[in-house]
Amino acid sequence: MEAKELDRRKFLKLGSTGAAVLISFPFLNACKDSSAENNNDISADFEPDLDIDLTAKEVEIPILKGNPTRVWKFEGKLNKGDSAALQEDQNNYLGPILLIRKGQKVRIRFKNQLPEESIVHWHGMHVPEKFDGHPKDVINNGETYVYEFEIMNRAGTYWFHPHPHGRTGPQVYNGLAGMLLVTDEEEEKLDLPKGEFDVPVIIQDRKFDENNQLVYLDRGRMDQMMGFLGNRIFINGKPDKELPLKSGCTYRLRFLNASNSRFYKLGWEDGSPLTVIGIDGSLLERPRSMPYIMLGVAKRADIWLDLKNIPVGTRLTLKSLPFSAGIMNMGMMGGMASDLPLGSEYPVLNINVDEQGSNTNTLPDNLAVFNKINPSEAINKENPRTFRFFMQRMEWTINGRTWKQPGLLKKKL
Ligand SMILES: [Cu+2]
Repeated sequence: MEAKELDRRKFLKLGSTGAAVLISFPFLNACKDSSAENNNDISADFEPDLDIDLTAKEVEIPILKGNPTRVWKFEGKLNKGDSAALQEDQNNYLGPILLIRKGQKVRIRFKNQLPEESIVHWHGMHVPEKFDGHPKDVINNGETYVYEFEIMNRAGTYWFHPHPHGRTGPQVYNGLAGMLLVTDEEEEKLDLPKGEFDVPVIIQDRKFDENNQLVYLDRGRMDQMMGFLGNRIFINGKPDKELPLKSGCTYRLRFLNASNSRFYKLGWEDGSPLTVIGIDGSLLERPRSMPYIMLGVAKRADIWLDLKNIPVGTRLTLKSLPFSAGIMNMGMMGGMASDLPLGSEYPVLNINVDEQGSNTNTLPDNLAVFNKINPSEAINKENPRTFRFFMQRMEWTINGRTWKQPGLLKKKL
């Protein structure tokens, strides 16, 4: 875990599909100073609906047969609020799933018990700057960072992960990631599948050594440049990719790509279309039928799955379909190809319809209403700003510029 990962935000044009994919591990400002101002205290006048401890620590967990695996894990503890708001699996490296309602006030006490600096970012959430988990706000081992914010986001699938400069990649890879689900009044009226029928599907790739320990950046410089690829797919922190679901039921599957740099072209093996009902941080206006979905790093997609007429004993496989990964597979030229190359075809998830069940949820025709911004009303309609993403000297730039040092940033602010 010595090598430094290149933080970056990449736009890639994929030759054969023509799809633009956003790889969104952030490239925010470098920071070394963790000054006293970081240690937020509890505000006496903030009355949280939900108050939790979120501790990042090293633990050993049985993942594969044989030796347990050393991982880093977010552990949650409920101090105040509805016990259903925090769902945790002790036998998993993944962090808890947080279920929150728009308008609720949340206090999260992040406790760093890692052997290095860290901070938590709430991916997709609209929070005050000091609670965004910016790399300049990292805390050291033994310190606590208190987040206090009101949930402003609309219903949707979000997630959280560490965000220290240069160490985000390895910290997420070691296990630090969790899902954050927001609901609101609009969504509740839709009567979408809940509880056991609202299923997270967190997709990651991992690689292990012969002692069952995680391997990272084993291709050295190539991985630093092109991003690390594991050689086996994990679903919800488990290596077997199995998901048991019930015949006679409808499901909401919440896909999150929490891999470091692998992206997926998800499609059903039998060629049936996917019914997409939500993407990053919101439901769609209406369900959409898609032949496949490209899921970039950190991206989410909510899928409707109807097993009403699918008999017990059926096995449904969701694959990553073949695509041209272009420059991302550059390692192949040097004979250092991943044994699960990006863009190859492989199964991601097997759904075993293993027993009979029932629920009454049906797919709504309309899901969410948006106040759409009309591009023709833009004040700079005739003079749009252009943003050119370009890699130079091994760094990603926007309009030729890279990030600023934190000292400069602070002065400017
Ligand atoms: Cu993020």
